[in-house]
Amino acid sequence: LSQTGRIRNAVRKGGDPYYCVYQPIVRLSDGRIVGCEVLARYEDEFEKIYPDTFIPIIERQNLTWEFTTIIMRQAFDALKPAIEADPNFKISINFYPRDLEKRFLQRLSDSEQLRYAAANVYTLNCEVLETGIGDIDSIEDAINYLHGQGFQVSIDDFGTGYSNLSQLREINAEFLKIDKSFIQGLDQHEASIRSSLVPHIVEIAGIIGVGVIAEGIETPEQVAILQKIGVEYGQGYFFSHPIERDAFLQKLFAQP
Ligand code: G
Ligand code: G
Ligand code: NA
Ligand code: MN
Repeated sequence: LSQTGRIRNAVRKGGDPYYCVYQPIVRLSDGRIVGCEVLARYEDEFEKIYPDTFIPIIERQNLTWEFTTIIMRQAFDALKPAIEADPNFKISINFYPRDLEKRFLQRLSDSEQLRYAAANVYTLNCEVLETGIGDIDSIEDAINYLHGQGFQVSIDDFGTGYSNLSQLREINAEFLKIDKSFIQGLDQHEASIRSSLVPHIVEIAGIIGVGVIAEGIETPEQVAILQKIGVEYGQGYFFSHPIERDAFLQKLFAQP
């Protein structure tokens, strides 16, 4: 079977070669893990396939909702201990823009796992690509629906898309995730901060009343700068790569 065929069949059959890795999301002031982003991986008997390959193929095959459901189910099962220990623990799932269509969202409440998640208010944080927002007819309706189910919403890869500011206000998301390309330009030199868009994004976020998560943090200098600018949360290789369930839970429960 071709690679595309294996990627498709695995979704149709309910998942096996797909698994999740978890990247901690931390509070910058003390490094405490407050949640994680769930990232999908694929490995079958032949090879590992990376998301940059399988994510677009799944979209072309119109299997996005089936795939997102597989990932959510795996992540909720794996992270039950984290939610039980801390009801505010945030599980951040990447949604395809198309997942926000009404016909899909309504299925959220049909699924046992998802009802379990919804019962734990604020545990599911749906990441919606900024570049996807423009493609959705009624983004406000979709987000209202998610809020009604008890979910939070983050705008992912913020700064790379073209959402306008008034739309951003109406969307009423809980978090902007600043794209890693903006963080990577930050170093200890004042000039990198002066020319950076990050302080301005943070200011706009403050005006709109939305929280900020910085992605792609790789150095302690970046942590210090982001704290100074007023960014509350972050993730990136400096804290941890995306890791498998056992390693993630070990890290989480090793915290004082
Ligand atoms: O996981 P990185 O580790 O390589 O992810 C690469 C890209 O694939 C990122 O843009 C990420 O958002 C996307 N991605 C990873 N896992 C998922 C997933 O479960 N669903 C969706 N829609 N995108 C994902
Ligand atoms: O598009 P999205 O923001 O969901 O993509 C997350 C991607 O970023 C994943 O591929 C993840 O593995 C990657 N990532 C996570 N932390 C870092 C980091 O510190 N540096 C870089 N370069 N990539 C990161
Ligand atoms: Na994402
Ligand atoms: Mn992200």
